[in-house]
Amino acid sequence: MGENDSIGAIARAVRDACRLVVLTGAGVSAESGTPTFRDAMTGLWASFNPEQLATPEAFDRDPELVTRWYDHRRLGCMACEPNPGHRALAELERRVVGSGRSFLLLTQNVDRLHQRAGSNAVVELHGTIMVWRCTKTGREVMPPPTPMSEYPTRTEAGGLLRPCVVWFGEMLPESALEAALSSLGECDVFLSVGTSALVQPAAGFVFEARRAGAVTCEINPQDTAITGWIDHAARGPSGRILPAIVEAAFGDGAAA
Ligand code: BJW
Repeated sequence: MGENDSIGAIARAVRDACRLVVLTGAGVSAESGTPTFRDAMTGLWASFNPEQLATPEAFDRDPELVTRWYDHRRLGCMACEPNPGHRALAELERRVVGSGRSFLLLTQNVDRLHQRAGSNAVVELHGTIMVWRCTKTGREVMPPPTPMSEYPTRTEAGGLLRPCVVWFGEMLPESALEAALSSLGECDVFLSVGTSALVQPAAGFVFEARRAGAVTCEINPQDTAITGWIDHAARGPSGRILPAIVEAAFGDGAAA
């Protein structure tokens, strides 16, 4: 199937969807300039394995390093702007909801770029880097301006500040997981964008969607761990493919 055929097939699926669920990962933000999670190993933190930094054990072992890493990434996210892929998903939500149907965006991203692009129905599966909390009281706070003046940062209660993100071995926020599973159990179209689908539980969402009888679609420059369970795949960057899909589905310069 050529690229135009895949775009056409996905456009028809989202245009006709009654209950659309979209799952996004780091790839959707790549064209905004934020490195994907695993590509981050080629960046400034090349000497560290991100998977070893994104754990509670790493924070216990070296809170200074982990706090610096997340503060540095927070600065990077704040300096980025949503790209055409984020904006196309926000437009897709407006079109679907505007015609009385349901739409939910499940994101593994912590950068808040979907919300800044205008998406409203967003579930943050892995939390957000923009809010931090005290390890002693659990109280969530807006973190001090970045760069922080000390690493790690102590709260007035004597705890350490950590980002409200979900690390390996931690449970996802209960409300986020419940919202995700309930929407997947009812969806008729599932669209996975810019995720390698290697990290659970999001990697298994395609199976929940298929169990519900949904048409499954994927946008990614490469095959992923779930490609074998995808009905329609468009291979390319989401900043180009998503606007083309929204335009093909709704026309009239919808994704402009
Ligand atoms: C483009 C593009 C462009 C490029 N356009 N696309 C053994 C077996 C099975 C499971 C486990 C296991 N041992 C432990 C587990 C559970 C574990 C897990 O899944 N581990 C796997 C690594 C095996 N999961 C957990 O621990 C989760 N909690 C949990 O399950 O609780 C219960 C439990 C606990 C303990 C044991 C068992 C059960 C929590 C997972 C939390 C993940 N957190 C992170 C860090 C968040 C904070 C931060 O940002 O630092 O979330 S890890 C990291 O991976 C981050 C991402 O959200 C997540 C997913 O990555 P993503 O988004 O897919 O990015 P990439 O980089 O992998 O892929 C990018 C894609 O974009 C690629 O495909 C590119 O091709 C594509 N791309 N440019 C479109 N322009």
